[in-house]
Amino acid sequence: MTERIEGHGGELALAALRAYGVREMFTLSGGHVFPLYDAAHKTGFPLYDVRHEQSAVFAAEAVAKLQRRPGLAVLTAGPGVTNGISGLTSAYFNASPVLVLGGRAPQFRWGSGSLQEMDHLPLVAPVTKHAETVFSPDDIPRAVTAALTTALTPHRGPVFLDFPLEAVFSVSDAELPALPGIAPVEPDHAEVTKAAGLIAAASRPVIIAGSDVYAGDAVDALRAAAESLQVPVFTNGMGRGALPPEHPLAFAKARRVALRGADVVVVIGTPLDFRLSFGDFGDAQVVHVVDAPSQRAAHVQPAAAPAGDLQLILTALADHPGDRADHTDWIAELRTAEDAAKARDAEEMSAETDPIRPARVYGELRKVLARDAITIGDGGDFVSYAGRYLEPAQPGTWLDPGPYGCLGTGMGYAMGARVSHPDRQICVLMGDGAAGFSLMDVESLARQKLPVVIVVGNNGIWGLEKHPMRAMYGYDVAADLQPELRYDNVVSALGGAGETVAKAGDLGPALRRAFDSGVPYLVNVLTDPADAYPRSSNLA
Ligand SMILES: Cc1ncc(C[n+]2csc(CCOP(=O)(O)OP(=O)(O)O)c2C)c(N)n1
Ligand SMILES: [Mg+2]
Repeated sequence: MTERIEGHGGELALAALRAYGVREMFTLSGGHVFPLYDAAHKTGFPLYDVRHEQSAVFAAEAVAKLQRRPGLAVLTAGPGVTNGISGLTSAYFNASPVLVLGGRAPQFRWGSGSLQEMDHLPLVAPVTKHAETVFSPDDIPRAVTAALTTALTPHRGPVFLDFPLEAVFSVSDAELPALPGIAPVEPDHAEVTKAAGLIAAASRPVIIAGSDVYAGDAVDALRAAAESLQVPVFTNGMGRGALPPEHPLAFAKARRVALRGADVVVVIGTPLDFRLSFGDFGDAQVVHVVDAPSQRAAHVQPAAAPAGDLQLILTALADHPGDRADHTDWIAELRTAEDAAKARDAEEMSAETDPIRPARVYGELRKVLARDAITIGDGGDFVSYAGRYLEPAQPGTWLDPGPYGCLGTGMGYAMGARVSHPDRQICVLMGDGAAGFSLMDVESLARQKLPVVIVVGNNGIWGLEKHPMRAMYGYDVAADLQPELRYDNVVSALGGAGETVAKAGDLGPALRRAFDSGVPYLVNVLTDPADAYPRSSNLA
């Protein structure tokens, strides 16, 4: 059933956005997009504003990632849109259903040199699933609905629309299209059966599950498949927490042992990229399970590569009728390695060193974080340690920047997380270098009463670059920051609060004060600059 609506372009857009379940916009002001604000203001639609457009897009991406629904950023023409491009690109790499609506100089005098007159499409087209200029207000509801459908269709990703000034300011009436509904992509059954047979016959299989498992709401199906076939599960990205850490098939630390010993590696809902040694697991056969045929790797030839709805595929794996090899010894071997690594980690997490080492920060943090706390990583080595020492206990509680590896997601992701989960702990783990990209947006958080805790691992350097450069050249340049800088004072000046911690014993009380404060609160932890995250490759 369709409905006719009347209003200016902003009202027509908002009606279509609401109908599709968009519940808020993130933005930074610009006259080109005033009608969108007018529509929001008149109808009580939540609007959050930021101090740099990248934060608006990152906030929209956090909403999309955490809630599996579209996130919306509204950016003004020209520089507003160009400042959002790293956010769009991150969303593209992460398959996040983000819609960016851009203002645009007037079409009727295009070419005459209007303020901020530039064609955004060639810039955003390579990092979006769809990019379009909507020239007429009565076409806006159709374009918005179609763009959101594209964003939400696996393989998901960001979309972009811009509205020339006269299109968004003028009044028209238009049909509000019915929601199309997104049918699950039916997987190729022969390929699914082949994959199931390989896993069932394997002696030492391993599953690695990534972000699309969470995005595709296939966490329960993953657990069913793992339990039915008795396969150890490792995770990355938004896949983290898919199995609770205490689950007998949940593993995190024994990855190296697992990948060295595995005869079949099943990678689900994540690309065979640098994080997974480009899909090269020695002699092991690879099964790559993806949510759309476009995601099949071109650089490796997996033994099986089922593509389609992940719930359907994983449920079919769980229901595999044939025999399966016994994996009890394999699981026990990995459990021994996992337990040994956990014991080593536990020692590091309680070590009393001066200066503080990052492991201890996470040891203290684990004592104050609730199971449903959202943790966000933005930085280099400090965040690698977070990945190692924090154990997300539930799916949808861990946000990292993903394979694009863009520093600066911190405050935007924090805003999107706070809006998504008003009652949970939100904790940003930030390098001191990373802090420079988005800390000004603490002002946006403080002003709009969006409290979050920020823990800075302050080593006074771009650690993930300084250590490798020294290893490679014997010297380093462009890798130093001011030591012991008071990032907590920055946050206090912007309307939040904070403190600096130099002694390991002071960490616990400081973190508790931070979570109790009810304002953006930065715990500035002075950490050891000599500490380098151990990496097998120097070019991480
Ligand atoms: C936007 C952006 N610029 C540069 C880089 C390259 N880079 C990756 S990690 C890193 C160092 C991060 O330093 P910091 O946040 O202080 O964390 P640390 O490694 O010191 O713990 C840099 C510069 C990047 N990933 N993204
Ligand atoms: Mg640093």
